[in-house]
Amino acid sequence: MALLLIRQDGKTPQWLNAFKFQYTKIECYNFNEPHPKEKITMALVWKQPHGLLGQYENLKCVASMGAGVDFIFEDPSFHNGLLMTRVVDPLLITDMEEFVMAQIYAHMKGLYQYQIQQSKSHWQQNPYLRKKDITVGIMGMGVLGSATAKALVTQGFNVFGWSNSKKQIEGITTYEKEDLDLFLQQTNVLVCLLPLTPETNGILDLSLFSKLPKSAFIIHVARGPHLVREDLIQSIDQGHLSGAAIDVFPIEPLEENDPLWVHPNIYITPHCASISSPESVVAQIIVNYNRLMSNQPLLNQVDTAKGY
Ligand code: NDP
Ligand code: OXD
Repeated sequence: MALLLIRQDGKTPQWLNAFKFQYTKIECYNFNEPHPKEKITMALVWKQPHGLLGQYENLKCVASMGAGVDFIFEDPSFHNGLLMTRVVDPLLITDMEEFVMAQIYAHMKGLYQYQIQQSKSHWQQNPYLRKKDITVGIMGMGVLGSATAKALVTQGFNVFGWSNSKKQIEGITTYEKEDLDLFLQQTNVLVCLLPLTPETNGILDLSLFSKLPKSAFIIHVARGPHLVREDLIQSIDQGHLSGAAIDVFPIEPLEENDPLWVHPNIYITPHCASISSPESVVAQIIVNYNRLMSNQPLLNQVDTAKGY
């Protein structure tokens, strides 16, 4: 019985170290080093090469190293006979709350425009927004969306939430799926925290943007394919949207010559809104590994029928 780590962005040593630090007796292997394939019962993955999971005949569970699981569903070697888990972690939650809040304050105070002015040594005071001018609408009121919404309410923001099923959260006006237009009409800072599924792919498009009030601002921290980038650029260039902070892209890293980098009203960050902390997450992986070995229900298990 052993655990396999599969990721290709150079961060595997940090994750292996986190396991060592927890003094666990679990055998852990890096997928691109020699390992006993027949012993692997759990795979801890981040953007695994498609097809690889099919090589492990005793694999029982695939655990995402993040909150999102879209990249597991997209892999044809994942099948319904396997269990799937994802990360639900207090650090991941507070990091996301802080990132979204930082972007909202930067937008309100026009901080990105001052950076552009500084690059031209240009001294000019600009008008700015106050909390009373802002209505934040959060698409996706799950673990991250609802925590971010609550944190914003605590800071005195007016917050709306939209999700598949209606939520009851004190201080927040919530809408269910069919009320999307009503939600959008009242939102001038739109935060996307949806999971990527066939239903949400391409949801941030021209038609959606056109339902937002003029000068609305987008904060996209979910997954690249939610956004139709040409539609975003068109909505900004035509003066309907005031700008967008984008953290996630269909291909990461964003290519060096991508025009998004130089658009004056698009603010790029490198998928850093909330980064899974190996130290924090590994503890829950160990718990789940032990639960798997003793046939107990897993924590943070994904409903594979639901798709997120
Ligand atoms: P959850 O699964 O907890 O929440 C998903 C929410 O989206 C739920 O409220 C769900 O509704 C809603 N939803 C799903 N499908 C639809 C739909 N078709 N229409 C309307 N609402 C829908 O996910 P998390 O909050 O944990 O994470 C959200 C996403 O954030 C992740 O999938 C990941 O892509 C992204 N992420 C990005 C990070 C970054 O650094 N940029 C870091 C971590 C996560 P309901 O509640 O009714 O089921
Ligand atoms: C995640 C992410 O899904 O980092 O956790 O995007």
